[in-house]
Amino acid sequence: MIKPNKKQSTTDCSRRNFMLKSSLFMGSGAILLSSLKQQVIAAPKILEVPIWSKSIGNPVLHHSYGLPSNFEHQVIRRKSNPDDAPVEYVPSLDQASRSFTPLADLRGVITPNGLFFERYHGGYPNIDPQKHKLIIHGLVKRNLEITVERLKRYPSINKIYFLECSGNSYSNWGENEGSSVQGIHGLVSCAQWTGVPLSLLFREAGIDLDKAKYVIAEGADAPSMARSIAITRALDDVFVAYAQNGEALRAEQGYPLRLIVPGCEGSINIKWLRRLEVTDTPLFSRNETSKYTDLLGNDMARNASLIMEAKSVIIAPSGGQILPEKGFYEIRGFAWSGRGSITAVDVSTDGGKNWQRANISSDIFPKAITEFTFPWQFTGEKAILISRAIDETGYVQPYTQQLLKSRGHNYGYHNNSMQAWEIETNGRVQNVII
Ligand SMILES: Nc1nc2c(c(=O)[nH]1)N[C@H]1C(S)=C(S)[C@@H](COP(=O)(O)O)O[C@H]1N2
Ligand SMILES: [Mo]
Repeated sequence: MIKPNKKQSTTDCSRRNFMLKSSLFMGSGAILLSSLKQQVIAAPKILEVPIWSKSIGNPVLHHSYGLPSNFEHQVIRRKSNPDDAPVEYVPSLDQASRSFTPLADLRGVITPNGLFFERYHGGYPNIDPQKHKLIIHGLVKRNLEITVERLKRYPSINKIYFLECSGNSYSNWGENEGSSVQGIHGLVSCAQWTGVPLSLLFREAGIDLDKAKYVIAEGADAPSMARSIAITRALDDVFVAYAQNGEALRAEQGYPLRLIVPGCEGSINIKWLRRLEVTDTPLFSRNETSKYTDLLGNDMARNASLIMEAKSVIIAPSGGQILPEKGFYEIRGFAWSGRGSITAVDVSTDGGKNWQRANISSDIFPKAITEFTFPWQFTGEKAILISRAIDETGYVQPYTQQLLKSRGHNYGYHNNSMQAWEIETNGRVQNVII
């Protein structure tokens, strides 16, 4: 019996080479050998067996919950611009905080749960789903107290929707503070949510349709984040979600229950949802008066500006990246609209002088991220890449200057203007505002 030689696997390659060489020596003359030897060494270079193929792989026992390859360790949520905070992710969970999705590294329309952006007004509560209940009360015939376990037995839906904080792209309001697509636009993500439509829950509760005008949704976190939603919208496509991309909601995203208000600003998608109150007036809570109301230039305010208008952003190439060489690049980006489906995306590579239609490279779902691509050659000359989204209502994404003109400089939220990336002659990609 031949005993396995432990060393064999690691020295296999050199051993094979040695045997090859010796067999050549045995059968051939020295002159022939030297030319053959060259061939033997030159030809198999591309077929060389990589180091990781030469021994048994890592044990797979510890993967009860899988993680990305350790070579992807740079693909993480960040608190702000990667330039400011290179690698670490340090969420201050006990206070108002946020983290940005690494848009430049994403592919397709779904944001992996571990990379979904976060926004907290007061940290997150660690809720025991056995003890949590959703309360429905107010202008209803029957008050309901629904456990998480019971809610999961209701007829459910699965829907792909984007979620965007209305403060997303805030740093780009004419001031050019950010530099990477993650740091500027990373407060948007997209997931497939599973849950129960409010229309179904309200049918069970029996709402008073003559009097009911609003639903107040309140979270179980310490700030009791609460928002009012018009009853017509609530009965349309709003639902209570308990799952996200095939698994329970992440604690960060509102475990065990959150409200999904498709196409509307992030803050109305109440996380850790504990209460829905049917009322005849809005709540006028802090987060719909002092915050999340948009001050205009003419002393007026835009109240309840809920819908996230059509927007797109090129994620590759994008700010902070360096194109390694001249040649072909696929421009790639994301587009979404709170009013429905993206119907087209245009791309300009000369700062907006000429526009061409981009390819749509994903499925198109209403109120979800859609991916687009555009073939492009980097010739070594300066270029300015811009994308603009067009949605099913015919709305065209505006320039920043256009938005600033109509809204004034007090404005901060809802910046859906076009992002321009300047490619310098050395391949460096910079944020420019046009
Ligand atoms: N209860 C509660 N719900 C909340 C918040 C919060 O702090 N508390 N933040 C809101 C804001 S401002 C946004 S943008 C989204 C962020 O959702 P995410 O953290 O799942 O990305 O949740 C909203 N819902
Ligand atoms: Mo937000």
